[in-house]
Amino acid sequence: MKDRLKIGITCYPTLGGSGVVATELGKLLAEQGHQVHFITHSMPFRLGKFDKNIFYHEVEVNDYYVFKYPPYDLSLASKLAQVVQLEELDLLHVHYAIPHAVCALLAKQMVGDRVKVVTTLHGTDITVLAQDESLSDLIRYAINGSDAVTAVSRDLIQETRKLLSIEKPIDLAYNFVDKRVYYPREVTALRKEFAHPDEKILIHISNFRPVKRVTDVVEVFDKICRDVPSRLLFVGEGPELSKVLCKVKERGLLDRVTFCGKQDDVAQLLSLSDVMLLPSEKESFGLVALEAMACGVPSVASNAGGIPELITHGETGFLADIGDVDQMAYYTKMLLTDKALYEKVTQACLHRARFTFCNDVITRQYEEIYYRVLERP
Ligand code: GMT
Repeated sequence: MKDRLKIGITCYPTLGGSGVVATELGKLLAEQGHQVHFITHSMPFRLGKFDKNIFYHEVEVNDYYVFKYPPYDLSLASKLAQVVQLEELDLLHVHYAIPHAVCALLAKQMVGDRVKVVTTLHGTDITVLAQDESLSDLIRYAINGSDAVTAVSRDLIQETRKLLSIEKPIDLAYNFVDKRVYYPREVTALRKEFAHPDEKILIHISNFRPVKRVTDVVEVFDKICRDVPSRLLFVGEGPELSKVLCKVKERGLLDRVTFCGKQDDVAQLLSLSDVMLLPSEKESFGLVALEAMACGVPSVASNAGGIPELITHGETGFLADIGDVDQMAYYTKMLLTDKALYEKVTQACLHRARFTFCNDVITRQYEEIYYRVLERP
């Protein structure tokens, strides 16, 4: 049997897919007997129940009045170094290059190189931040200095190479879902609260950032509900929310749309939906489409970034060009009205989520990377 490891995990604990993936991975590693230490500014929101192998170390930031910007990055680096020494960690697995990978490298230097650093790139840390000249050299430094780097799709690996001229090998480790949490739930009673039996339900879940093109969701829905009796659920919050609300009102759709706000147990909401809409401008993976897939709900999405690695057009969902709301509406209507097609796509979704992107497969992949960098074959 392989050694049980002591692993420090840093992520953005309160928002986004990267925090979800990091937290879920930590929980699964703890189940495998590894000791997992979350080192973050607040408790990761998906941490859930007590586990004897999971520890949480809060990063406290000094906000002395001379600081215009409280130095979170330095406090994190210092905390990482402290926890590595105190808990004798074998490695730090940091999610999102900025600032986490840089802080981990600093911590590594502080403790005299006795810890390994694994960095996972999630998307916007490259596709948005690496385009910023004030950060690009630092991101390249963080990637080159890490003992291993992983990315959540082939597309993100290519983007990283292209934008930062990186030659170092980058491991592919796709996002995953815990099949014990994401499966088609029995939600007959809950569904009645959102729609009449003859109506279909569309869903969109995101952080409502411009990159998600949430107003396209309204455009698509507007086209669909003219022909197919349907409802739309919006889950999440973010800067574009008021713009989306305005568009919903402008199109006279308010009585057919529910804004659910941020929700923790999305598996239930997904299970009562028929189709997920994900028209993003950029998406390195699209975790939410995988969560939908695992609940048996196909997505109609944009053909952007890593999405085609998750969704095979015509098999496990449908893809259209970014901004092509007519094509997205066409595919959605097809799914909602052709029972045989819907059943075939749903079954393919369940199979793909369970066998290709399942927790066991991806957790094992990360463990192999850890043993490799620690030279413990
Ligand atoms: O989607 C976001 O904007 C949040 C962001 C994050 O860092 O949490 O998501 C990125 O990481 C997710 C988990 O790996 C991926 O599934 C998302 O596709 C990716 N978002 C983008 O690339 C825009």
